[in-house]
Amino acid sequence: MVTTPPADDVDDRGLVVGPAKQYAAGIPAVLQSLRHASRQMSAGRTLLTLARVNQKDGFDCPGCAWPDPQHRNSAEFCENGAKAVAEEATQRRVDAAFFARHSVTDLATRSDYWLGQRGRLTEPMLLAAGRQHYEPISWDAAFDLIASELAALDDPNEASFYTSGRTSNEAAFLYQLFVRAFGTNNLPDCSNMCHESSGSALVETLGVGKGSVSLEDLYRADLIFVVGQNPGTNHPRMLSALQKAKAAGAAIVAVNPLPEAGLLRFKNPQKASGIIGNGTVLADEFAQIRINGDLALFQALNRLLLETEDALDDDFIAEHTHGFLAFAAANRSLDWDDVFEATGLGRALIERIHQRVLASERIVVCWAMGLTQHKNSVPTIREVVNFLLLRGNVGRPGAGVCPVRGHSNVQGDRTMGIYEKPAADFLDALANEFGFDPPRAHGHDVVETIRAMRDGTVKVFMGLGGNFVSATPDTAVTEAALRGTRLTVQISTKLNRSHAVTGGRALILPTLGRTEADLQASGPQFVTVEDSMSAVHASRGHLRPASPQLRSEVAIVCGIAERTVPGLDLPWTSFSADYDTIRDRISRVVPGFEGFNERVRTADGFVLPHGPRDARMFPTVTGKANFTVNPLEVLRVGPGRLLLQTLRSHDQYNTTIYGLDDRYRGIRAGRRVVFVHPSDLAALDIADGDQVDLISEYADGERVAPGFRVVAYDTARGCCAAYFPETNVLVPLDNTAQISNTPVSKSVVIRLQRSPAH
Ligand SMILES: Nc1nc2c(c(=O)[nH]1)N[C@H]1C(S)=C(S)[C@@H](COP(=O)(O)OP(=O)(O)OC[C@H]3O[C@@H](n4cnc5c(=O)[nH]c(N)nc54)[C@H](O)[C@@H]3O)O[C@H]1N2
Ligand SMILES: Nc1nc2c(c(=O)[nH]1)N[C@H]1C(S)=C(S)[C@@H](COP(=O)(O)OP(=O)(O)OC[C@H]3O[C@@H](n4cnc5c(=O)[nH]c(N)nc54)[C@H](O)[C@@H]3O)O[C@H]1N2
Ligand code: SF4
Ligand SMILES: [Mo]
Repeated sequence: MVTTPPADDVDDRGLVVGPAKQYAAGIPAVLQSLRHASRQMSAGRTLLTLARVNQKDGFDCPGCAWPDPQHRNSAEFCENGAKAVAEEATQRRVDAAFFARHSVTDLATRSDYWLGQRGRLTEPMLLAAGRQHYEPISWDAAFDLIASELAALDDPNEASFYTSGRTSNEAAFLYQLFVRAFGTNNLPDCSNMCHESSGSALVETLGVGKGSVSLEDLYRADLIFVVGQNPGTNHPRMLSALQKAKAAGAAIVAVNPLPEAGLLRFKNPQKASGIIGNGTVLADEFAQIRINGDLALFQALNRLLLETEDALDDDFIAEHTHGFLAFAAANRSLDWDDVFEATGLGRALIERIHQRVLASERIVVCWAMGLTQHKNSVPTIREVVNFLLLRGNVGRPGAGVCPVRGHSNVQGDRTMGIYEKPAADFLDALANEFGFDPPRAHGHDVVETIRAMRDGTVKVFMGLGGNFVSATPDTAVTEAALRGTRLTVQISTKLNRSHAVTGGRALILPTLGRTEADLQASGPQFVTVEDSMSAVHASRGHLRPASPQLRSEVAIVCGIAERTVPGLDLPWTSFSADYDTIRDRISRVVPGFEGFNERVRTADGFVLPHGPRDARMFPTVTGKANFTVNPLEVLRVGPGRLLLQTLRSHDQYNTTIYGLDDRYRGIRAGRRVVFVHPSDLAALDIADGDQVDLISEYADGERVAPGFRVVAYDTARGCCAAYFPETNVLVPLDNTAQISNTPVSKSVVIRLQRSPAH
């Protein structure tokens, strides 16, 4: 299966490769954010907008889920936050005239970059059956159409309702209520492709699928691991927190196949010394690990702890944990040669890290996609928990687990019930509050939704945000699956590929973004979000909406629900008139939200309860924190094969491509690059600058992503890296993580083949 890259006006002919940067941020980052913003908006709008990011009366940065420090600086945003804001506050528009000019067939040949740069959607549009062009439709007619398609299904489970993590708590809560009242738990979300493995591992071992630390804990830690994460690009303000932790005495261990800028050196653009000086060297140890070597690394660290006298917190283990003996016994069979092969690291480095562990009373482990998107991600994260439990590093200041979330409200959406496998308690509370019987059978996650559309058992797809077709694996399979449905509905701020790859009929419902004022019948509304550290706070937009026709996500969900589930007699109109009435309902259904309306109006909002963090209470099956046994299988690839990770460039937000540069990695004006170690290139007889096709090899056949420029790069041996979404074609739908079912997009077995000459 070969997937042809889009042939539009954006191509890689200007691609330039220069040296990778040693440090992140500083003056170039400040300049970049202003330059990017000024391409999208006027100077006045730029200042007005950026002044409100993360301020108490402003909106929550849509960039990522990193928390706000309690004491906010006047410039409390980073380069990539500013880019995310500029993309939303852009003055470019996609209106009815645009759709009259461009057929869907034309749009489907364009790149994600080209589509995203067209700007904001302005009015509801319908692609009628058999037509080539979207045409305007009224909101009422759009809602009626959805209601009639849903009513025509034989079974509610023939529809699937996706959510992306920018959606507010209020919209998410009403959306899951509507979907369950309609009769299904088919609520896949971006989390299924993101931190699902973290949730699965943490619920089993600690009883809560969320991080257990606050920013204060990071500042108090003695040792911080940053594993499988590129904060310089994806959570830039985390670098300020790491810098502060370091100033307070913490040491940092970075575990990554790539020497990511920022982890190694960081210049804080919000401090004069950071702008002028050389910056802080953040990582005290850099473990340049082979892809998927983390389970072996943590097992080795655990082995060393088990062998060291007085290294364990015996009281904590006895009082608060379960399964220690079985875990310790299994660890004895660890083979050091497997560790060296899996990690590519030497014994001396592992021993050095071990000495730092022994010298540290308080340890935090942070991680992101480098740990969650592998076949064995859940066992790997469980092993990280074993590591922390051994020295009692959970549930006390300065210590704990820190899965760093991606989308700015992905954690909140899950708290609000966006989940295909809801807990019985949650459904009981819903039933109590709203007087209906929610479905109990588990629904489809992302991968299961694609399979069900492919097999014809899901016929209607709705997306509350996101870009399903570009974010999911196995692009060719997913596109065919979506095209086989009767109706696709996208509730979106900006044009993307999911509007071009559609079912028999398709609707685009344009919505307000975070930055925009949300005026409803009772007056201006605010929404709420939850960050990566379980803090809930308000977000208020101030800008004039991109078009007078836009509706809020809440209003759209209410409009659909009112017509789709009239039997459930709920005040949908009052919900959308006054969001306080939604929050009142949430406060009665979701634990931790008591007094929601009052508490969210306090200056910093509030932090949700977390048993392990607050009181060493572990709501697991055993009632204790669970040690687990995680068999190590070294991921071996055949001769001439490499392990590919698909990752983000500095100039993208998932499938939204801001620009074609990846400044810190030395790439300009192009995205079809593959980073490979020079020695691997030599062994493959391929040179830096060669054009190659990437070919993934799985039992169900080969997949080809053609035309990548080879870049000799300092990555771990046997590994390579390239950007998503271009490489999603290489990830087989059925290659998913055990337990969490997350697509394996960080360890894809590929070979490089010289591209045929053009
Ligand atoms: N500017 C910007 N910000 C973002 C996003 C964005 O696209 N752009 N996306 C948001 C979202 S939704 C998310 S989930 C986060 C993602 O944040 P990250 O997880 O930082 O994103 P990736 O680019 O996927 O980077 C994965 C990192 O893990 C490393 N890695 C890969 N495989 C392995 C491995 O096997 N072991 C180890 N130890 N490391 C490995 C890679 O080298 C890379 O540094 O960022 C959020 N923030
Ligand atoms: N190969 C590979 N694939 C991956 C990953 C990877 O590392 N490698 N990462 C995965 C991860 S971690 C994630 S989270 C997913 C991301 O998957 P998604 O969340 O589905 O994708 P995004 O690109 O974030 O969605 C962007 C679109 O959201 C819409 N949007 C933006 N803001 C708003 C808003 O406020 N409201 C509404 N309604 N719509 C809005 C815009 O129309 C925009 O085009 O991708 C996954 N896919
Ligand atoms: S770190 Fe994330 S939330 Fe904070 S300003 Fe940057 S992009 Fe926005
Ligand atoms: Mo994510």
